[in-house]
Amino acid sequence: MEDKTKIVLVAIGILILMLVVFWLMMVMDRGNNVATPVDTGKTEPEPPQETADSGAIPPLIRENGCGGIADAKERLMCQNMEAMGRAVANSDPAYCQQISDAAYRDHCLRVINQSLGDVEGCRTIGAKEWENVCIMEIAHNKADPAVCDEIDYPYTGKKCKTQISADAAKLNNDMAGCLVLPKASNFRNLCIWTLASANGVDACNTIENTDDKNVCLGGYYLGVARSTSDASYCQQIALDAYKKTCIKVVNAVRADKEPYFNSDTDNLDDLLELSLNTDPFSNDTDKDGVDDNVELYDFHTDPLNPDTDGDGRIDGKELKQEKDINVPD
Ligand SMILES: [Ca+2]
Ligand SMILES: [Ca+2]
Ligand SMILES: [Ca+2]
Ligand SMILES: [Ca+2]
Repeated sequence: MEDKTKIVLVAIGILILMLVVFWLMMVMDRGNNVATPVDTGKTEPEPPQETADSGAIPPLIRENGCGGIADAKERLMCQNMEAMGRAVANSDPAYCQQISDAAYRDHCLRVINQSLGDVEGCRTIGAKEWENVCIMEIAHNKADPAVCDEIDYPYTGKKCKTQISADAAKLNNDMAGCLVLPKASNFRNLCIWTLASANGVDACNTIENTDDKNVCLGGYYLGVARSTSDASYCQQIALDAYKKTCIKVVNAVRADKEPYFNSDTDNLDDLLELSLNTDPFSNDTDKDGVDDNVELYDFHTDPLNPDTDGDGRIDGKELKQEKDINVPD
């Protein structure tokens, strides 16, 4: 197949994926349950749950327009989807501005500007959170850490650079490259686990630091236990949180259930917490008075450091005083 044909096929695939995601967001809104932005290193919103009445995927651009739809809400949804469809078909974010719902408009602006690699376009996104994700994705696609400097939140900016370094470490099978990544980002552990799953325990045994080696072995054996549904692999794990999670995961897989749990009360999935080095069994890992998820998604502070900006006052106290805890006083 010629390169040109491949590029066209890939582009069509991406467009279809974007349209399906957008449609799912629309469906979810029927239950007034709009996804809130999350910044987990994953760049997509949490996958929305499909409702029973969602039906088949409607065409985004209707032949007869949306005017004939009697129900006002359905009509608006049709118009919003049509604008999204035209934005994608023309690679033109101007169509996004016709979308009345702020969350869908932001989603439209994000996917179009991300694919265009347009940082200034990302700045037209209303929610800062998604603006940052948009720029982060451009930096990631270009593998250019300089683009990360365009992100306003220092903590997210660091995460952006971490993602690019993690990609390079994985590509080069470079465990040392994984280990220099900051601990409070899921890219570090995912990088370690990826190399362990590709190279087995030998990859973990190259690590000198005992904690890091145990994280590596924990991720490795958890992966093997999950894929073989064999809990005996969990017994090889030294770290308690990994071992407990491993057993839960195997039990879920055996019961034909998705292995996602939130064992504490911080709304973060246990496996995500292992990847973030936060404690799946404590809602406030660094004991600074702010829950892990609130630090990660609301305040963009470090859930592993009680004093993110290093000014001597713990994050919880600063938040109460409504200070900007990303910036030292
Ligand atoms: Ca949790
Ligand atoms: Ca936790
Ligand atoms: Ca905390
Ligand atoms: Ca903290």
